[in-house]
This record gives sequence, structure tokens and C-alpha cells, in this order.
Amino acid sequence: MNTQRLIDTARELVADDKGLLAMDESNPTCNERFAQFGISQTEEARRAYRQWIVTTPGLADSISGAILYDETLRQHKDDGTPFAKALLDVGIIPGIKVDLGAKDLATHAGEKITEGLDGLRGRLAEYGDMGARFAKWRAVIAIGEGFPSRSCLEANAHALARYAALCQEAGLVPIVEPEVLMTGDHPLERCLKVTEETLRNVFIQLNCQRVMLEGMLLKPNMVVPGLTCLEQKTADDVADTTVKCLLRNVPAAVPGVAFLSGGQSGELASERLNAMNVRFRGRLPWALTFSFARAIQQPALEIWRGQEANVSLAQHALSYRAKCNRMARRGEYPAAMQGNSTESASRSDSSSNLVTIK
Ligand code: 5MM
Repeated sequence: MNTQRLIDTARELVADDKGLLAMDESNPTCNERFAQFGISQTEEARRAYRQWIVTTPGLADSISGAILYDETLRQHKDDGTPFAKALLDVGIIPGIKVDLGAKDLATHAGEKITEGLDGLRGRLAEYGDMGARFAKWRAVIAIGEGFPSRSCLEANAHALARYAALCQEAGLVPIVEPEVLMTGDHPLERCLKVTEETLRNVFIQLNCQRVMLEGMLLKPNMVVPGLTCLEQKTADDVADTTVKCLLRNVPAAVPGVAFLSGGQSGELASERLNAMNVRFRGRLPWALTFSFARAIQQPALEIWRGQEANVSLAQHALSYRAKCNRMARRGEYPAAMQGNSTESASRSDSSSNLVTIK
């Protein structure tokens, strides 16, 4: 295992106030997003979409790494350049989602277990040969009446740790993504409790599998109230609760925490990340950054709608949201940036969620 290379890559991914672009939607998920806007659900449409994303001018100013899906890592630009090389050429590190999806957990209605460990060693070697320098595996934890169960938390944590160990053996930095879903009407405190239990299990298993913490990144959810909870919270409340949760459960040796957006609007995700960095930047052991998919891509996808004529505007919207998140990493995401782009996605947050920039 090349320890120094893993440490260097993990640090590079969180350096210069940049973050990650998750563009690793599996074909069913990507097709679902395309269907919303009447975009054809074909391999060529997915290639065209990923092509304009990886060639967005200035993307590397805000994005350090891009997470690809198996099909995307095998695809090329029109001129024959593999997407992984196109990213590397502009200074973005290519990564790969390696889990095979969250499936029903037997005997546990409503709960999921992520699959993909069988044959993973071989797939990692192939992905490394194709240029990937890091990987990602997502575990899904739902909150509901009587769950998550202890068995669900332990099984998912164990799978994440087995995956992470195999990645490091193969020279790829593992991004460990335990996602506590926002679905439900639970209050903030319940999300805090479940996220704490989740992270505690994950780090127990990571230690058990001898994963080198300096050579990995954590991709957690922010601690937020359930989507249909009547008591929504300010960005400052979310920031304080999320950081409290991380301080209690994430070892200082981990170089970075890169949040998923989980269905928050782009603006709300940026506001909350910004609030964390306004309040805690410089006082935490790890970098607080982003690894968003929908919160960066959605406004751009809505503009593109599968039309070549819209590519330039869509690239502008993508680059804009990426830049907003780089500013949020610095705690400099100004309310003034809002509405100042070509994006047209509707806001799902309310003004009570706006954070005051000091
Ligand atoms: C939680 O999903 C990850 C982060 O995306 P958001 O910022 O939109 O929450 C994301 O990387 C996810 O793992 C990919 O979109 C792949 O999802 P599927 O469902 O296709 O496996």
C-alpha cells in the first residue's frame, strides 16, 4: 500500500477551498433526472451530458475531483479523449462510484444494505488502470418508526469499512458515504441521534478493518430536520448541530468532510455549508467541503434539457453553483450571489434559512 500517495490524494481533494462534483448517478438515477425534463434516456444522451459537464470552462477553479459512474469512466469526448483524461488535463482528479446500489435488507422492512463487495478487488484494479484515483461507496440509512435498527447500522458500517480497506490496498482513496436520509417528519434532534449512531458504527468498523484515516474522506449528510418536519431550522442551527455531531464522532486524523446535498436546493446547501465555515473555519481538525450532485447539477440540467443550443448557458449555471460552494467553503457565500445567475431552479428553502455573512 502506497501510504503517502493515499495521503497526498486525500489532501489534494480538499485543498484550495475546492470540493467534489458527484456526477456518479447510476443509469436508472440519471434517466430519472432526464425524464423530468423530457430528455431522451439513452447512453448517447448521458455521454453528451457528461461531456459538457467535464468541458465546462473554469470548472477546475472550484472542483478538485469528480466522481464518475462505471459507464462514464468508459466514455469519451467527441474527439476520442476519455473523460478521465479530459478531467486530469484541466486539473480535476477522476474518481469512481464502486458500490452496486442499496438493496432491501432482508428481514428489515424499510431498511437498505449496499451491495458490491464481491469482485470489488478486481474492479478497483481495472478502475485504477483507467485513471481513477479515488472511489466512493454510499450506504443509505432511513429514519422511521422503529428504525434504523442496530443490524442495519452495523451491516452498512461493515460494508463501508471492507470497501475502504480494499480501496486503500488498490491505491485509491476511499470516500466513505453513510447517508442518513432526510425523508420523514422527524425533528433535528432525531437526525442528530441517528447520524451520531451511524458515524460511531462506521469509525468502529473502519478501525477494525485497519483503514488508514489520513488516506480517506468522509461524505456524510448534514444534520437537518426531516423534510416534512413542521419545525425547520435556521442555517446557523444546522451548522451548529452538524459540527457538534462531527466533533463527537469523526477522528481528527481524517483530512476532510465533504457533505452530500441529499435533495436540498443548491442555495440551501451552500447557505448551510457557508454557515459552518463562517462559524467554525480554522477551529476544526478537518476541512468542511462539498461533494454535491443535485445541488450543483440540477439548475444546469434544467437549462440544458438535452438541447445543444443550451449547453453554454447550462455550463455557466453549473460553474456558478460550483463557485458558490467554493465561496461557502471560505465562509464567503454572499446572499448577493443569489439570483445572480442564469439558473432557474426554484428555491425550496425559505428566507428564514438565510445566513447572515459577517
Ligand atoms: C446521496 O447521493 C450522492 C450525493 O448526491 P446529492 O448531493 O444529490 O445528494 C451521490 O453521489 C449519489 O451517490 C449518486 O448520485 C449516485 O446515486 P445512485 O442513486 O445513482 O446510486
